[in-house]
Amino acid sequence: MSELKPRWDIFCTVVDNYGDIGVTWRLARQLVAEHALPVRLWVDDLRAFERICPEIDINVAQQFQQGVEVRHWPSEWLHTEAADVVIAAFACQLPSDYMDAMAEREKPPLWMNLDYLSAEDWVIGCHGLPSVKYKTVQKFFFFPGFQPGTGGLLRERGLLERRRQFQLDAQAQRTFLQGLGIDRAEGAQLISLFAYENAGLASWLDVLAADSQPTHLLVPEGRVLGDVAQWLDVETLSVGAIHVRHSLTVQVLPFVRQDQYDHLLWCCDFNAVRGEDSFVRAQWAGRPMLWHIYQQDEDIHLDKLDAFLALYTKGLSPAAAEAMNGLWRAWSAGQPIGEHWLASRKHWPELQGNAEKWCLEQGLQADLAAALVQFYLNWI
Ligand code: TRH
Repeated sequence: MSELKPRWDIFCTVVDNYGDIGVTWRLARQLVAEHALPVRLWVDDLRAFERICPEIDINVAQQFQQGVEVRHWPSEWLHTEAADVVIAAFACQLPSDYMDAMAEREKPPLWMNLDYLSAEDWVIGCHGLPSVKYKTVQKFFFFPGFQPGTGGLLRERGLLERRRQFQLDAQAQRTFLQGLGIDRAEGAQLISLFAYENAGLASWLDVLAADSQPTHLLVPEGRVLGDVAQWLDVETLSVGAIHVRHSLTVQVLPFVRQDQYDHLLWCCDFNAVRGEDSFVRAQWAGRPMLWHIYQQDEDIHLDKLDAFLALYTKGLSPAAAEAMNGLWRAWSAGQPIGEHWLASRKHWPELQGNAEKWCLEQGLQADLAAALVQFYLNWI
């Protein structure tokens, strides 16, 4: 790697689940693959990392994965030279020794906080603003987002073309699904379900089971499985389990590597996703979707949900927009969604068209990795 290339350090603390590592791992890979930058990714929880990237060796302090130098962020920090660009993901607190190392540099690094994704308007005004200062080192806010004036979304080069080709290739999809042990029944709609615990799930499964059209529901192992098991009236559900209730086939999938998960989303007619990273990836799939937003104190997540819905449903007819709003709000509130699902089904072609249109519109924005690199270039 050329000495002239700025070195990047990305810091990730895994708060819970997989979104923190999911976002930073994608970003680190993209900076290496598309911008040929030397990147170190500091992660405090390699076990969470291993779930989305099984090659991770959880026992080593330093390893290279797909060109990224992965460092275990130790509880006892060892003195390390600071990089030229430092990203604290999701406001994580950097080791104090590292902060001193930043300040000791002749030219202080560009220090950024990569924030959580939100569609709220205030994000545009705050993106790129200076935040706190540590000695000589200024921190900046970097906000991902959906609108011009934000940092955009993570999107690898050629992603939408690859997705489109894959969706046009029925054999490639069959082979991929078979690799996961999925044999899609003739005429069945394929739905993926990645969600937190949700009391509203039973009402949806009731409606799917009673539907005249068959549904094949794919559930990666995780937090929602308890609700699925309860509805099926089985004690436990493990990977590979398949249960049929009238028109509904439920299949439990293993948690797959991140790239495979993307392909799974591309195969499905409808994707229920959650958090932040799977939410974005479902948008790139260009198919109708349902978002289980991550709950925050004082229900501030509801403002985020409404802000996104306002943008996403903008081009829909009032009836289709109402159906979508109803479905998404009820789902994130853990309320029954059966009736909302049926209402949404009445507008299916319109919702499909909107999903693709939204994806293409978002694809016109600069992607988040390119925007970060540009921010750095403007800063120097
Ligand atoms: O796991 P999440 O709920 O993550 C987060 C965290 O809770 C985080 O603290 C919070 O800040 C954030 O949500 C809003 O959902 P998310 O963001 O979708 O991350 C899941 C990651 O797991 C994503 O990168 C996709 C990946 N994944 C796989 O790689 N394989 C799989 O089989 C599945 C289901 C997901």
